[in-house]
Amino acid sequence: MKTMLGIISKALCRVTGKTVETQTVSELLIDLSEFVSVTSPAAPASPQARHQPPDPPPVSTRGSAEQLARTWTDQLDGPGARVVVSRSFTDFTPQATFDIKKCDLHRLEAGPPVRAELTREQGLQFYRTMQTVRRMELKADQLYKQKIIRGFCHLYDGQEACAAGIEAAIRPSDHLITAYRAHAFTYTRGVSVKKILAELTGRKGGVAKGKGGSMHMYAPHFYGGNGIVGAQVPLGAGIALACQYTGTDQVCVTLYGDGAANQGQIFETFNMAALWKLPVIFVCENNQYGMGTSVERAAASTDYYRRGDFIPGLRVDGMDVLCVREATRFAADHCRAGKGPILMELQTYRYHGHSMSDPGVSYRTREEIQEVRSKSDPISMLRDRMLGANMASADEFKELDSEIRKEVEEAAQFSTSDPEPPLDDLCNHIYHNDAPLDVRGTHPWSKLKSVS
Ligand SMILES: Cc1ncc(C[n+]2csc(CCOP(=O)(O)OP(=O)(O)O)c2C)c(N)n1
Ligand SMILES: [Mg+2]
Repeated sequence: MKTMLGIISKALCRVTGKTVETQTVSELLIDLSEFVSVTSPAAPASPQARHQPPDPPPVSTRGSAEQLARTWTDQLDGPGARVVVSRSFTDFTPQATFDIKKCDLHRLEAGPPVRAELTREQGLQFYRTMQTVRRMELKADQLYKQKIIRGFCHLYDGQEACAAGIEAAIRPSDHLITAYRAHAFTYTRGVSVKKILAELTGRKGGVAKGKGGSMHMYAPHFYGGNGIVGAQVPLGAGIALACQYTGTDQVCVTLYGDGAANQGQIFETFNMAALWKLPVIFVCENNQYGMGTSVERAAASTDYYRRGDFIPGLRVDGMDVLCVREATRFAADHCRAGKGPILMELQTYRYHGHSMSDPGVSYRTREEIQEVRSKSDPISMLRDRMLGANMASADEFKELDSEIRKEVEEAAQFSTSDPEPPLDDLCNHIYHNDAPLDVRGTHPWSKLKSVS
């Protein structure tokens, strides 16, 4: 395998002019797959960016197999649609139940179920969401290496099941706040790949008008994108306090990392949230490292789900989208029932280094990364499950992959051709809805007007 990769990498280097020594095996694989998309002809514009696959007809109201196959293919763009015609929906299992890993519990008598139902439609949606995030992050990696994206950039590949599973279990009107590894949640909260990539390249069409960058993206009910480690946790409790105060039954999902979990402000927040029974789901995304420090080296207790002490907790397989969905549903029900906060530790893994300036292999081995990729990759796991239960065909997944690749490629083209924001816009949008205000420039006597 190693020799094969060596041969392929040398060939690739000849074409791309890159050096092979600096690359990890996973980076090489990323580069290989990305190279294919970079050199392929530009994709035709699709009518609109879609986050979810077209809905197949409901199982209970099926027409003839031929009619159904036509309905499905009519909704798909591209050549792969033809492949599906050979099989109809009646060939597929519309719904299946899967055994999932039992959660470890803290201060809870019962936990989430150990079996999860999945419909074919949901499975295809999860696949699309996770694969879109994966391709978007790999594209960001490529744009960064081409020096088109500059500055901070923290990628989420490997952790996709966390974002997809959480989003599937909460309502769009619930709130969510996270740290700087924020691209995936920006997407699941409804922002298009195009606006995310354009934000990363600092262009006018970006979700924060090109002025936020990787760590500062927002959407309705999504509060970013926060660069100060742990600082979003008290903010999340504040959002939950607002939900309680205004009498809604919304919850606030408040995410932080294993590194942030050792900070003082987290424990102050736990105290207030428990005391006031705030509807907050604290989520510790334990991806095993805080920058280059492993959890064992940083934490006196790596049982993050127990570290809320008086707050009930769950330890969840964060690589399995179904486990995450079930646990989040359980946690949201807990909050909506007025029982106060709950803590979920999602055990996950990041494939990339901490940020784009970290190659990610000086504090862990390449074999470790490869092992996670081959044994518990969230996307492969879902795909294999669905194929094993005859819920979809390999051709369908291929078709989805090529659709996603096109969407990401188009978004990348936009993000490299859209203009940068004009200089006049520099100080605008500081406040959401304030009247024009004066902002001091680089020296006290230069005043700039900020409009909302
Ligand atoms: C208050 C503060 N201290 C230190 C840093 C530098 N820093 C940035 S990310 C990071 C590690 C955080 O790791 P973790 O919480 O596990 O999140 P992950 O990167 O793994 O998603 C540190 C120490 C910071 N941004 N803010
Ligand atoms: Mg971490």
